Amino acid sequence: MAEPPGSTLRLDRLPPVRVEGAALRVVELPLRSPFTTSFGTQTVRRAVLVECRGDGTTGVGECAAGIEPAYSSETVGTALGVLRDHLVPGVVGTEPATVADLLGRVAWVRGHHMARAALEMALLDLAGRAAGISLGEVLGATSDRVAAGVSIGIQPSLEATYSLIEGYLAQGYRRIKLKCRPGYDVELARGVRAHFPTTPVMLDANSAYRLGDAATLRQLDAFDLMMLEQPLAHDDLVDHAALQRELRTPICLDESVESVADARAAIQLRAGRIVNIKAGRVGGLIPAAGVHDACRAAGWPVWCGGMLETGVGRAANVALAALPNFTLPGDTSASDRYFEADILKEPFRLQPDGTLLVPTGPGLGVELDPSRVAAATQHHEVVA
Ligand code: SMG
Ligand code: MG
Repeated sequence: MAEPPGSTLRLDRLPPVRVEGAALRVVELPLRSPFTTSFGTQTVRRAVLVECRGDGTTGVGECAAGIEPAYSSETVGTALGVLRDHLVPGVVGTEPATVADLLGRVAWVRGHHMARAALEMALLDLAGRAAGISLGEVLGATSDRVAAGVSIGIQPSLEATYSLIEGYLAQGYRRIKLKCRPGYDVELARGVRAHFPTTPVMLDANSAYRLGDAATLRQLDAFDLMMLEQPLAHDDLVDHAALQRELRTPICLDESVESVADARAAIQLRAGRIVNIKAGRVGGLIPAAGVHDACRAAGWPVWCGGMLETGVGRAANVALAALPNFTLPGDTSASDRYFEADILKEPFRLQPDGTLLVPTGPGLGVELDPSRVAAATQHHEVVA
């Protein structure tokens, strides 16, 4: 039998770096339209940015956590506190060290994956900039562009949903994800399929159902959906496995996979057939590559999720999505899907072929626009 494919990571290409100082920033950008899921409505993206200074440059990382502990237990507030009190002080120092060594110094911190991932992103950006190597090269990217899907929130009417889908398809998006919840599911899928018979469509429930809803969810099998994302509880695998046995539609796990260990358990239990990988949820880009590798070895396709990131987090998502087993379009939409003005000098644009280009410059490969950052900043503190 052929060896399972191994890790794509090339961390050895990054030189040791010295983190001379660090700061935390909270930015807030209004969303162009409210985003409603089964757990609530968001009108802004508020995000913690970690800034690590050293070797004549600055690395930046974006934290995926949102304002409320609804999608996950982490929030902007918890991330700020853990980064300030525990994570950042662990990596600031006088001697150069590799990114792996720096992260090893804070490996004792349990949980707080999104906070840790933001620090990891800043360190990878810093070391990549210092070495002139792109994040994609370090992660093992094998494509120069990634297929873009779009995630559409719960709308006031089915007609409103259809017209949004038409607009995004006209722009070139390659897959449509629709948020659903009990009572806004089977008719949604039926109506969308009738209007868009061949469009790649999927639903995302954000944990709104229980196993007892299996009979309702089984009706979705009639509509040739690409997948049903996270139907059951955020911390469940066993019931997802039972539900998958009853559904023809593939289940995609999101909230339930917070680590490589979770991914391995999901695969062993057959709790689904696909994983949505978000670096923040699993504690960083390095563990995200590990989830990718575990899924690849098991024959499970993956795709890159989104947390309404600014261009900073988007750059990291797009680099991650360029790994070889990211074979499905991700929630990696262009900047103008979310914001009037991103905080980058050059926003991410949808290409005519329905892709985003993977940045090739050093580190994240994007430049912040200082005036936009200043205008979006609500809070800034020097930590070390
Ligand atoms: O970034 O395009 C995006 C949003 C994608 O639907 C999206 N994310 O469960 O996958 C998900 C949700 C989580 C964020 S809800 C604010
Ligand atoms: Mg999801």
